[in-house]
Amino acid sequence: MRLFSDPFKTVDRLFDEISDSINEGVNRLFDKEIKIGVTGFSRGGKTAFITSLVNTILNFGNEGITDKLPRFSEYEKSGIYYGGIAPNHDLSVPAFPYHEYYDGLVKSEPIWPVATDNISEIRLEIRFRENRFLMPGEHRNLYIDIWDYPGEWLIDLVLLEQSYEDFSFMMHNQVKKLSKFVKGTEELLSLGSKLDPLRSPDPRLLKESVALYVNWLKECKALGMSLIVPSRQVLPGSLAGAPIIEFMPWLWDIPSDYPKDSLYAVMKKRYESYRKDIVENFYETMFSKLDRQVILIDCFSALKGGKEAFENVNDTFETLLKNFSYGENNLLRRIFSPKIDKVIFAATKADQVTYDEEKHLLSLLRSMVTSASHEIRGQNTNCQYMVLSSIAATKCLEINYDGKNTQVLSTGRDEDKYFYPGSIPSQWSEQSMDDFQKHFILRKLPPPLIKPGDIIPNINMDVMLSYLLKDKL
Ligand SMILES: Nc1nc2c(ncn2[C@@H]2O[C@H](COP(=O)(O)OP(=O)(O)O)[C@@H](O)[C@H]2O)c(=O)[nH]1
Ligand SMILES: [Mg+2]
Repeated sequence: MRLFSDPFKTVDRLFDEISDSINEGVNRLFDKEIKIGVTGFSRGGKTAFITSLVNTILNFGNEGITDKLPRFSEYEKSGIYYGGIAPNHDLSVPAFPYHEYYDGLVKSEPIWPVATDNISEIRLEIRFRENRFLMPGEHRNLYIDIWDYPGEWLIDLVLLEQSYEDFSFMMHNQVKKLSKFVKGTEELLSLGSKLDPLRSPDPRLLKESVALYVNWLKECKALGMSLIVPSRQVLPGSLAGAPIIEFMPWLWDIPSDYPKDSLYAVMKKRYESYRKDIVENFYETMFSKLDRQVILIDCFSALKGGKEAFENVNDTFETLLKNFSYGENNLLRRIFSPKIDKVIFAATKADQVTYDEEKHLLSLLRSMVTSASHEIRGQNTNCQYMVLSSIAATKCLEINYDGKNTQVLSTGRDEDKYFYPGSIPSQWSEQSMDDFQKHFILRKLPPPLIKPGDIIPNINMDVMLSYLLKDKL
């Protein structure tokens, strides 16, 4: 059409235009996209990780960046020259508030990114030059989608496979096991004498009962337990006040038969809606399209818990890993067929130990993961283990102590010149947990002091970038 409506256009120009647009189409065809899931228990460091990863990528193309990424050799090899934030794919999902978090970190009194209470997404764009056999030198884009969500929600994975009766049975055992440690357990159990599973529910009593259960969950959470389900009762996001989260496990004798609108039937129905509409839906959105999975584990807080927390962490971890792993029998694979081809386990907050302790942290991480999951054990090829600090709050220094060179940490603040936190066990066991509790000083560290515009200090973010991106560049 344009040929005839534009008499001045030469055939040559037309030809150029057509070949440009073919090239553009081909380029687009060669643009790559990668979806990265960042997973971990609550407070494990997901938001900090995403903030720091985004920060590093935004610094792509800036002078001096290569010195900061010595082990991300693909950066230079693939000719990366730009990194930026691209518009989100899904306009209905809140955008990850990167700038807010970064601005908080570069204040004179810096603050850690605030705890996440809802889902958010960020899409990043990396520009580089193609150096493979097809069109060398051609400009390419790699898009990276990353999702953040409250770690608490992850625990709901446990429910994917469970009927209301399974869920009730699991929580019944849990309540019994923890009865001596968790405040409010007696009161919760004695509810049974007031509730008639076969009668239609009294709305006020139902509300009060659920509130007791939710309080019990909150007590468990405060004690460092991780099996806090249903998670949205503790952290509802947009579901606050909705009937879909107003239910509890049946902790008493389970009736074999019950009328359709009885209390028992109502609880069961709400549980099932929760499992289907909230849990399944969440995992479908989060996991079905992921290419890579980063699993962040805060070994320090796991070691800090008591004996009950040890078992609880192990139980929950096992269930979670079962679902994350990509063996034949994997539930998620069956339901949502995820295409995850790489899993990276990272022990976070590695800035809390001296450099020479990092190898222990790595071995501890391995032992935690492999003791929890047989499938992972047999699947070493696509699994990476590493230690990481997304936002390093300390620097490791070497001082002369009693005539010996000794590594210590410093926060760079005047009031504490340096400190030695202790040694970390290299195996995950109850004994090592005991030792850790006796001998390790786990401080709550303030964020590092960063000048506005500076890159966020970290440990091993370049290694992470290489694992995540090298085969896509
Ligand atoms: N020392 C240190 N602390 C960290 C690091 N990353 C996270 N934290 C701490 O862990 C807390 C929870 O991190 P966050 O990213 O919000 O965890 P999330 O709940 O998994 O998103 C932060 O507020 C920090 O106190 C790190 O690299 N080093
Ligand atoms: Mg978070």
